[in-house]
Amino acid sequence: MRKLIWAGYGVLATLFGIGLAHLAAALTHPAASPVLAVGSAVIDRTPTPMKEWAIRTFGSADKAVLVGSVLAGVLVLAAVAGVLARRRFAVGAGLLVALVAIAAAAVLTRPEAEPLDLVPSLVAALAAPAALRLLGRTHHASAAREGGDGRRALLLTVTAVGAMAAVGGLGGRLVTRLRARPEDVALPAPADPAPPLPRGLDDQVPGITRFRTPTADFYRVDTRLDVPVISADDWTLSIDGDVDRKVTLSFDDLLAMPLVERDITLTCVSNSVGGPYVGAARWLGVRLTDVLDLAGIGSTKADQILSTDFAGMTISTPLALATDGRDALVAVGMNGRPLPREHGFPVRLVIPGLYGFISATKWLRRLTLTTYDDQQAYWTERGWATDAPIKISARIDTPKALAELAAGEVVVGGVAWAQERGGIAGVQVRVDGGPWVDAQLGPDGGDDYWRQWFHRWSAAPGSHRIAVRAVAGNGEPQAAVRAEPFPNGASGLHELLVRVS
Ligand SMILES: Nc1nc2c(c(=O)[nH]1)N[C@H]1C(S)=C(S)[C@@H](COP(=O)(O)O)O[C@H]1N2
Ligand SMILES: [Mo]
Repeated sequence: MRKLIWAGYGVLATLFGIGLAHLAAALTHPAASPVLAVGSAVIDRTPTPMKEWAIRTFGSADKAVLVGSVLAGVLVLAAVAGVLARRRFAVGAGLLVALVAIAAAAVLTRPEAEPLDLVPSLVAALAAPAALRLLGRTHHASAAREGGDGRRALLLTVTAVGAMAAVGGLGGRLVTRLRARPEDVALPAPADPAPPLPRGLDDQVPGITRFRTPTADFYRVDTRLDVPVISADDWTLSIDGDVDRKVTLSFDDLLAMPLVERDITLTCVSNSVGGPYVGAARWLGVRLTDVLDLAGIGSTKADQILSTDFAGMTISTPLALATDGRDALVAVGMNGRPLPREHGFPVRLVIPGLYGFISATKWLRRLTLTTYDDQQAYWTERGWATDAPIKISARIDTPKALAELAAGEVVVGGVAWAQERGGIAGVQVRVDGGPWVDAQLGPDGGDDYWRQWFHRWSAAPGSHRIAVRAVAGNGEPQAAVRAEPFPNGASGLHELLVRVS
């Protein structure tokens, strides 16, 4: 029992240290929060197969699960520190300081680390042992005193430490959020607007994916644990490497350039056949080639654009593909508003036809013209392909796999995409290995946009297998051969079973 109480002191003291460190990070450099740094360090050192497994198993909660596990591990050690401190304070406090030292090492080994980033760790290294000392002293004092007075003092101390931990944590969040708000940014109108998006099949086919993905429902895939908070005021973009002259742009410089608006479907290489990591939005931005031209492409040696995000994470794009005339954008807007923080505020890349991991850098800070031999990006180092065009794909949204349906007419429907291949020219549906039948296509939102489709099927009682396949506008059929997402995207037909009675 007594051990349990001291374990509690250890945990409380640690939460106190974490809370104050979080506040200190918010006031100095939010990206340098020790908790996040430890989590990111763990993510970076996790082998690719395990990461894939985490994404498959936990979906978009993968990072919450990871932060939760790291935090749980820290708190177990914190409890041990509390128990140790009961006999010898120095030993318990030493363990807490060792924990903070690990966090500080994680903070300092980030590529963009600055000396100032040590402040939150220093705060934690002082605050956690101090709280443990206070709790321990009050505990001993209360044990020495008769009656309820001592217990009351102890309870008061515990409550005060807990409250300050919470105030630190929540205060940190609040400060960070107020520092950079996308809604404070006003975007100019596009010089080259997109035509109005036709009305999709949203209302006609129940259960079909909406023609334009609402921003709040847009999939999110990145290596970050937090939602980065970056202010447009201190944002800059440097263009360097093999260029004629190094250029640095401010956010206002970028907005002063001609803006184009395009409807583009983004796809993640980790999306499995029939999976959810694909979304369609209206993007606003400056042409990537306009930005590169400011610096001038130097010698003809460069074959990749290495883009770097605000935290030093890198993504590489084949230079030849990014500059072949497609609508590659240095984007500032999504669906008529500034980018949300989750999707890269203030600036990201959007390049149609290439999977996001080689094209869609969020929280963009730097474009470097270089070669694949000289510099490797984050996913290249982990064995993923460097040349990864989005594969033609069709997905069945309705009915759902294993649905129980009533016999009669069933509307089968979904979306299909074939970016930079002339869009979708046709979609076909097959039931129980029978003939392929043409589905009806929804309106055309452009070659880089997905297309909705549906097929009216007269379902007879029994168990049925429904499959779908697409053909691109350039005549290329969807590949039926099964492939896993690693290393250059999944392929194979989406197929599902339903029961009709
Ligand atoms: N800075 C940064 N940008 C990134 C990533 C990342 O991990 N970090 N992930 C990429 C991947 S894998 C994809 S699929 C797209 C997803 O963009 P979204 O989250 O806006 O849908 O962002 C890309 N841009
Ligand atoms: Mo991705």
